[in-house]
Amino acid sequence: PTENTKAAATAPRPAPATAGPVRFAGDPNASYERRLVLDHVVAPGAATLHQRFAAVARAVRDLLTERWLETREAYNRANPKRIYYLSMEFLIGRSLTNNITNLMAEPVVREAMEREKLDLMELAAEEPDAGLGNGGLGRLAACFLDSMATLQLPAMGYGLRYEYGIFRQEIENGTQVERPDNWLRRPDPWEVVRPLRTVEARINCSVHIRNGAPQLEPNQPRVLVGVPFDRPVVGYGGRTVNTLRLWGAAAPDFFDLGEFNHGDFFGAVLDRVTAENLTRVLYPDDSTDAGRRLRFVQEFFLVACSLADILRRFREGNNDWHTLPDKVAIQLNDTHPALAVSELMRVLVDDVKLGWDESWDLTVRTLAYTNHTLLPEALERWPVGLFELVLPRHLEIVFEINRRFLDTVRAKYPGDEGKVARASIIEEGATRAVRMAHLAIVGTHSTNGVAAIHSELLRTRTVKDLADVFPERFGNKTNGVTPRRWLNLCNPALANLITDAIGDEWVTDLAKLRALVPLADDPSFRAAFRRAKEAAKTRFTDWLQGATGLVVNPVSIFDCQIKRIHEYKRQLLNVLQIIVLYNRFRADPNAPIPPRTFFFAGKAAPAYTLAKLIIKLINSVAGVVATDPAVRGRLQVVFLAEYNVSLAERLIPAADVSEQISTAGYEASGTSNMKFMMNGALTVGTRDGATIEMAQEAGEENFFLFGLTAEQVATSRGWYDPHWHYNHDPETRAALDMIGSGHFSGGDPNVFRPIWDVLLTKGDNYMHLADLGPYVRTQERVAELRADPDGWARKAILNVAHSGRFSSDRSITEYATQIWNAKPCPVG
Ligand code: B1N
Repeated sequence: PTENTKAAATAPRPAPATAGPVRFAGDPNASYERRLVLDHVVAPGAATLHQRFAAVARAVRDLLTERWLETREAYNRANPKRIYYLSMEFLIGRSLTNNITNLMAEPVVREAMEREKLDLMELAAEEPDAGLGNGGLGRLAACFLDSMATLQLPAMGYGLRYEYGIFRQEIENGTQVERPDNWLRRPDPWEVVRPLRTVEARINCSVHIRNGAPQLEPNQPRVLVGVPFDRPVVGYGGRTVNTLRLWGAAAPDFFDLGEFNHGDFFGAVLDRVTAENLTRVLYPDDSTDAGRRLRFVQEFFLVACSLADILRRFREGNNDWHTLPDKVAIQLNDTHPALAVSELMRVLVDDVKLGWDESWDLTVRTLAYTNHTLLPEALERWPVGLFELVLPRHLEIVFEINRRFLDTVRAKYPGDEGKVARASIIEEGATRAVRMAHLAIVGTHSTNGVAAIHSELLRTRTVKDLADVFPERFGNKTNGVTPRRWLNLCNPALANLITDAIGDEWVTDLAKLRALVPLADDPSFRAAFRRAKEAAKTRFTDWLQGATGLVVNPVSIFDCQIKRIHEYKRQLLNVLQIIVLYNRFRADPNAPIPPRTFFFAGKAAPAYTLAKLIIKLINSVAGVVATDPAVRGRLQVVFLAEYNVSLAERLIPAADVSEQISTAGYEASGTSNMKFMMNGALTVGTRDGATIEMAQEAGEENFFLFGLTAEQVATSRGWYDPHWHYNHDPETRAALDMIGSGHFSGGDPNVFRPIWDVLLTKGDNYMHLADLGPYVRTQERVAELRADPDGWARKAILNVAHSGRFSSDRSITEYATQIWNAKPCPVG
């Protein structure tokens, strides 16, 4: 066989969807009754909706338990190379319907539900979203777990069991208010605590919380205790059930209540409360490094607990430390777990007592790093002083790593001390800091970005000096999303249409969607496609009305921008465009412009004042537009509160237009862009992140690309002046003047003054005004296409047909073959 066919033969392949479900032990119906009665001690007739949900979920877990055990045993028997995905975030969402479909247990469950007179959708809505992440980075980790299990890879996820996930967003008077997300208030039916697998992590300071602020006292060696909570990760078809292991923090006395008998009872209990604070809450900052000290300890806790667990498992099946990189691949999801470099070195050097060079070789070959952002404010830098306080031994190790690394740099670039300073792991300056991205690149064998343009900019701009030293370490792995949750599960109308047309293999082999290409020219398929979109829109509007009371025009274009609120994502560009459109409607009430509903959703980091003001502006514009009879039924703006995985699953299938309008060069990849494409929305977007590759796949003629390229953004920085656009484009000026004059703030010009300043006075860093004209003209083309429903459907079908590359199965296959060198380990 040639090299190519050899690679293909070892590439992970999912079990075909057509292979059907595995056989399960037990009767879910009997299990449901038992769970209801035994777990909740209620008579079946008296159970609450939530108790019924919990019992159904436990019955489904009972159904998968045998496969879960068999998966573990199969891995122990075969002793394959294992994959570990370390991430501070896993944005899981709900699990019940996902697990049922992935188990292919729907017929069994449906039958049982009918007998019990239960409504699955009603019960499923009882499950709280597991919101253990901020946005794309956390959701990517969840999609990757789904793909690894579906591809039958011997993989495991490691994260933290935050008691409070990402805050719940409420909107009061147009303003975001944060409320705690107490998602574990009631027992979670999916998690299994593993007290026997408890591990320890040592830090050199005590941690006390005073008035909500962590106080670190130096030179007080402390033991942190990590308790594993496991969650099943069901691969499609139910053959493989992998594990997501989340660490909860406990005090050392967790299982040794005897300690209470001697010593200070009261103090011991208080200590325990302090220790448990460590995994209390997720930091709600997306794409910023808030630099808070407890976060540093959280990151170390994840790394130390996970490595201890991984190495224990490695030692159970292997007696030679030198085989570590042949048996273990650890992927670091951004730099958040980059302390794995120094922690693995510490274990190998101090505990195993290998030499430095041997330890270093094993460390680098075991670890790999994924970068998710180029934003300078998001690149983690921890002060040397904090390292010294919490992890003095780690700091010594980092310094020694850096000393040896800088020797290499000097050898390669003699006399170039500028290069040495730029490449160094240590940033010299007012406060010396450890550059975690540099540590991750130096300490791993692979660094990848998450879309082609992003990987290129990372290599040639952001960390150019390191790429010069290690060119062979740099690569790209374009992101993907799981088609199970993001098409099969969330959009039954479209999923069924596709399966009727081309069979169901697309569920595990999304490239098969290409078979839809010829159907884009088939009038009856186009009509059916339009009906599927209408059905998805109706499903959404029904939910919207029931949940919020809002009524929207169902035949209007559903135009969606749903993502974290951030200046670089440019929700403000969308708002400006909406104001321009609003003014056109008002100037000419009979203008032949198709009706549109603009949906926004997304959270702002609690301390990001401008992002919160953007939310207020969106809501204020929505209010003004809603009360203006001139645009009734033709223009509506809706801000949906509490954006989360479940809301995305509802809205994306109903979308006609997907807004992906970040300043070129700033969005590393984006992943909702892919979900919209799969669900038949048309994309209005800039040449940024994975959107570029999506347009390449679909053909630019089926896309609505506009605006400056990353190159143009970079080269025009020096002379760009937003005032030019304000002075030369009357529509731009009118829109800005309305914001600045108080038109959307009851006549008060001060409310949105900071937005005016950002867009004009302070130089418009994200170049909104440069892109506004081209954006408005692109939206006009979208509106024109709406007059041709067949032409619209054709483009939408071609988008779905060419979305196959953006399955996370493809991403994970690339990671497995090109970074991990790991193979599937099918479970008998
Ligand atoms: O990661 C996603 C990408 O699709 C997005 O483009 C990217 O913005 C996102 C610090 C981050 N990058 N960095 C973060 C999250 C939390 C945090 O505390 C940074 N998130 C992204 C998946 O690749």
